[in-house]
Amino acid sequence: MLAPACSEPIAAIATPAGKGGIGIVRISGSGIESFCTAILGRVPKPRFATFASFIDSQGRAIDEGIALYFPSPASFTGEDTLELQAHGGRVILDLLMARVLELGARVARPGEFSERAFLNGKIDLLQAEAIADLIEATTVQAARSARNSMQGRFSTRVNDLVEEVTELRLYIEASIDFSDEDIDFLADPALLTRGVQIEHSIHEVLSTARQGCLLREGLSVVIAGKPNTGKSSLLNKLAGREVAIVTSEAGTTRDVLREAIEIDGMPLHVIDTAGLRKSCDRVEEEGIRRAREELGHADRILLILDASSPESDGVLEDSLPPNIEITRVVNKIDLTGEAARLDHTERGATIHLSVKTGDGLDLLYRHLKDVMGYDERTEDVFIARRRHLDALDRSLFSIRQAITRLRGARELELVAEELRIAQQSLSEITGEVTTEDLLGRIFSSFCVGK
Ligand SMILES: Nc1nc2c(ncn2[C@@H]2O[C@H](COP(=O)(O)OP(=O)(O)OP(=O)(O)O)[C@@H](O)[C@H]2O)c(=O)[nH]1
Ligand SMILES: [Mg+2]
Repeated sequence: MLAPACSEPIAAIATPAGKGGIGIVRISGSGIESFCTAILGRVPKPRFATFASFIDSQGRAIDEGIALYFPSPASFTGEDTLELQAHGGRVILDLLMARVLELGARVARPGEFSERAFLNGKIDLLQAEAIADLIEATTVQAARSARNSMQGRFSTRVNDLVEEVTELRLYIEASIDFSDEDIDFLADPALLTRGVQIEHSIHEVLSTARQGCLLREGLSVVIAGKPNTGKSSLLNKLAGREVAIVTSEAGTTRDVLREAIEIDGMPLHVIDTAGLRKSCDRVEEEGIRRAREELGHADRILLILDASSPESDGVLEDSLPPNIEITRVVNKIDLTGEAARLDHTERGATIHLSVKTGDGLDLLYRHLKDVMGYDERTEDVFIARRRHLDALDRSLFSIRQAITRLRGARELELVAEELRIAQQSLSEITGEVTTEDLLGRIFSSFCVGK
């Protein structure tokens, strides 16, 4: 791979703000050798750690440390890159940055190193996004799957899909040219079989990507129910600390309380809300309004019911948003003597448990992991973003359109067109097809220095 002939040198402090044992200034671009000569007095041996003094314009040492020089194209960005590892103090790093800027570099924008790596073909867009996701990962599972994406596992799956779609499309396009002749290409059952296989493969990648997206963003679970059913007790139990006030008085919780937790590395946002009932208390009323607002944004609702209270909760359940999945949790089984259990009905799962004794909580944990598509074999999971899910969804739609036409054995040109759209949607994921606006949005959310 050849790096671009001339690219303006950029520089950034790549380590976090504040004090640290080591602080790194990173420079990338063309003509980095002249930076080496000016600051280090020599060009360090490529890819070797070189101990050196970092010299200012007056010939005074700013600091001493390790210099690492990666000439183009064998560097992260594909350009010449120099890393100066100094002591991690603000003043030292600011002086080093000033020196580098004085020599002609400009301050890098957030994510600009990764953007250059992408533009120089060192990594694709998926891998670039995975770098940011690895840095942002809050759980071990998220970090592992970000690494999988960064190493290209997701990209390989997407590239394979693109290849399969392209192959089918080329075959169909070629047959359009022969359609005057007496051959009925569309009647070939192998074409339909191929289409259905591709649909299946996209579907498979989509469901892994959905799980990867949940790992990145976390599942948002809202705890709702009548007052005093044990919602805040459940939040405290899941969080492992006393986040919310628990009392035997109905209407204790008014504010919306959020806790980020993880179950075996799967991130969850658990949200406790005010008990739902008719109230004349203005503060409680506002709490209930906020509770309903949260319910509208949930990925899943945990509807808490009281095993010891015989009243029906049907009316309450009917008032919940219809498009959001509900898990019913029948709490306080210690008062009724029921056994902990998980029932699956056509309305979804119902778990009978006691937050107080902890009986049945394991069922809830397992259920939540199932809902998130928890897979013990993390080596296959890759991190994904909504942008990828959207592109996969669109390609799945197009491939299904193509299959319908193939089934009807008509309009060869339209089948080819649907396949072209599917191919384009898939290519957006790895950044083969992209817009400047999209790149701007992606890279601007990166850290400076990455
Ligand atoms: N016996 C028994 N009591 C429980 C259980 N879970 C919660 N409680 C009790 O039920 C009462 C209400 O608990 P909370 O967690 O405050 O209930 P809530 O649903 O948050 O109530 P509001 O905030 O008022 O809507 C408290 O006295 C808890 O100790 C349980 O599993 N068994
Ligand atoms: Mg409460």
